[in-house]
Amino acid sequence: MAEHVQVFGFWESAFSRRVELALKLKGVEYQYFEEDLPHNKSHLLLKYNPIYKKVPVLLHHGKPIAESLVILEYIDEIWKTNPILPQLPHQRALARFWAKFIDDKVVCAVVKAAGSKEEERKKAIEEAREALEALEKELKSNNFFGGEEIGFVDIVGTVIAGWVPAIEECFGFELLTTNNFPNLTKWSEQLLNHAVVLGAIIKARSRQGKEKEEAIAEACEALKTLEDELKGKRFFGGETLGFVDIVANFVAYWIPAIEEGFGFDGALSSEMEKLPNLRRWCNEFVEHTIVKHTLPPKQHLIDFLISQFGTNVASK
Ligand SMILES: N[C@@H](CCC(=O)N[C@@H](CS)C(=O)NCC(=O)O)C(=O)O
Repeated sequence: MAEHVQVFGFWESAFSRRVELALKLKGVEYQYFEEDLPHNKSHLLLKYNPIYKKVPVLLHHGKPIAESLVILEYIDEIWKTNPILPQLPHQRALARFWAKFIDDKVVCAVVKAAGSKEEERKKAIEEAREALEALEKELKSNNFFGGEEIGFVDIVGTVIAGWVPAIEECFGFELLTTNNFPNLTKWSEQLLNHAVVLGAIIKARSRQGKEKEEAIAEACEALKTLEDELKGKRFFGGETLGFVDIVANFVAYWIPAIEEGFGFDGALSSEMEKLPNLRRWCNEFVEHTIVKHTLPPKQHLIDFLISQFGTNVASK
């Protein structure tokens, strides 16, 4: 790799995806290092970003640069093809302004809304709405903030198009609707359907809409198979707990916790209600004197899952 470009990122980070998107738009090849966030940061990440200790970090010929907005500007300065920032200084300044606005106003308010409740949440949602209104006006009926092509503000704005809807779904509030923001919703659709964006950005951390329904249907199918397998048996292993019972602890204990934590609307639990063998087995399994002591406390498990995957549907 002639240019020797390396990116330290994290799969669900809108910030590191920005850097990958910019490099892809420029056609720059890079080596990607996935960080294990939040608790297992590599010594290289800490070495290259000792101040913030965050992704993304771009390494160009061994020299590190941190902070996504700074990295985007650097990328645009080094690789001239497909400019990201406008050519005229005033327009460049405006693009920088709106990019910073997205991080300072939209991202902060949405994160605040996700992490708060009641009055505080209402206030944060209102703040996010006001910020989106300003962006709606700025965008007008243009295809992109960059005009006809994706530019600096669009790259930064992928956090709105790709992440905000997932956050809305997880935390159960509504922000970016076609009625309220026709320009932004049209822009968001176009952006996410752009071939390079599709390759660089994952739309959401949680499965959404049809994809989520399909995943739930698949899980329901699998539960039916287990139901059949249990026919006429006390445990999968027969009269006593066996190998399959031990492995299936996930079904008996983790699935209900996941449903509670991630808002599958109880789809799997209600499916289990229709499966008498499996339901009886789940109850017997979790109440088994030995099993009981091997299971983590329920609320503890839910809190842990939420801290790992970041949804707090359970506490809605
Ligand atoms: N302002 C930074 C934000 C980067 C950021 O928040 N990165 C998160 C991942 S989304 C991170 O590395 N978190 C690790 C931590 O906070 O310890 C940027 O634009 O690059």
